[in-house]
Amino acid sequence: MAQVYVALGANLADPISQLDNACKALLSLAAADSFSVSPYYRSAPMGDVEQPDYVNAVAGFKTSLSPIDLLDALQSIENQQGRLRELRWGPRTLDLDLLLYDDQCIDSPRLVVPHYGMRERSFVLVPLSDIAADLILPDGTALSSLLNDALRAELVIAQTP
Ligand code: ROI
Repeated sequence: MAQVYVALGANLADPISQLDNACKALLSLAAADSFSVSPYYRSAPMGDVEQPDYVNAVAGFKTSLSPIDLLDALQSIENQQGRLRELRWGPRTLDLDLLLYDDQCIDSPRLVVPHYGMRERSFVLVPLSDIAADLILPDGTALSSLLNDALRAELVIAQTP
């Protein structure tokens, strides 16, 4: 079993319901009693494209799926929820990013783990630390050392689990 963390993000078509539905689907990938999810946070869109605010969260669970099988499962959940994404940095109904897969570093054409943007993104670091405060990244960095009050201030809680 691998311990994995997945970032959830949505800013179209009732984002809170999108995240609720995604959590139900993720639960079906998780080993019994291993699933946890952070509060949902509202965050301003990162990037230059004008678009609605996002709702973001992070889920953690144990799974027997390999990294690529997990990626396939995440993409199929995105597609089942009618993922819309016309622009590279544009709005989306649901984004599921594999952040961490145990301590593995993966650099393949389809999958890069740890996720490339996670160290800078408040909407990943804050919810991740809600469910895994003591986490150490594969390169030895403590998650807590990447967090600060300015990053926390970028987010507002939209819903608690
Ligand atoms: N901005 C926020 N706040 N949350 C996201 O999940 C998110 N996802 C993206 C881009 C467009 C980079 N901006 C985001 O893909």
